[in-house]
Amino acid sequence: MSIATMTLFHSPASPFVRKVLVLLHETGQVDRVELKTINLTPVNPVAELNADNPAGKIPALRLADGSVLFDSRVIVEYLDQQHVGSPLIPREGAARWRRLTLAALADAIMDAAVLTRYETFLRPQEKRWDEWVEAQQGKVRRGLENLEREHIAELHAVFDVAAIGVACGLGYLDLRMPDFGWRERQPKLAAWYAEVSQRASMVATDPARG
Ligand SMILES: N[C@@H](CCC(=O)N[C@@H](CS)C(=O)NCC(=O)O)C(=O)O
Repeated sequence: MSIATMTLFHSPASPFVRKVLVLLHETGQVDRVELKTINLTPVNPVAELNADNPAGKIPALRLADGSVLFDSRVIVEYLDQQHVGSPLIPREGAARWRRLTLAALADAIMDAAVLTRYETFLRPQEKRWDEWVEAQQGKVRRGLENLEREHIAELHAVFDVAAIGVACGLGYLDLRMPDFGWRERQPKLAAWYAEVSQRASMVATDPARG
């Protein structure tokens, strides 16, 4: 019998959804959430999702009482307060702001990569704007350079909200921008990612598994 009391609007390719799923695995809460798979793009919205999240974006999490949480940052914070293990978001102090800022950098990389995908895949060819794509990819490049230069030790320290975000962002680059070549430019990040990709939570949520 299912013990799921929450519903997650989901797509296996979304790095933002994957963050939530990885956190669910890492905190032993996977069985509490039923997945509702949604096929959407910004120009192909889903009415049921729009009713719950006016932004029409995933992830969105419907709770047992019918209320809905979004976006991924709010959902991971909520879920991190629903288990008894070590928190994956420090509750207070300097560590909290440092890890949340690193998680925000991971989100920024994902945002720029998702927008690149929309521009290069969704937008009709004759309307594509190369400079805009280049600018988004510049954000990804600068983010990865910053991680390589300043954050490798912090990433190795603990697989928490920040590390989960970075890992899901890198997974999305491999999925949607396989020729981006980030491993050659960021070898320390690549070594860290090779290690964390082996975690059960990452394997179970690998979008390449379908
Ligand atoms: N800031 C949001 C970003 C979520 C997001 O961009 N999700 C994409 C899928 S990866 C989406 O729903 N896109 C549909 C749209 O933009 O209309 C979060 O952290 O949840």
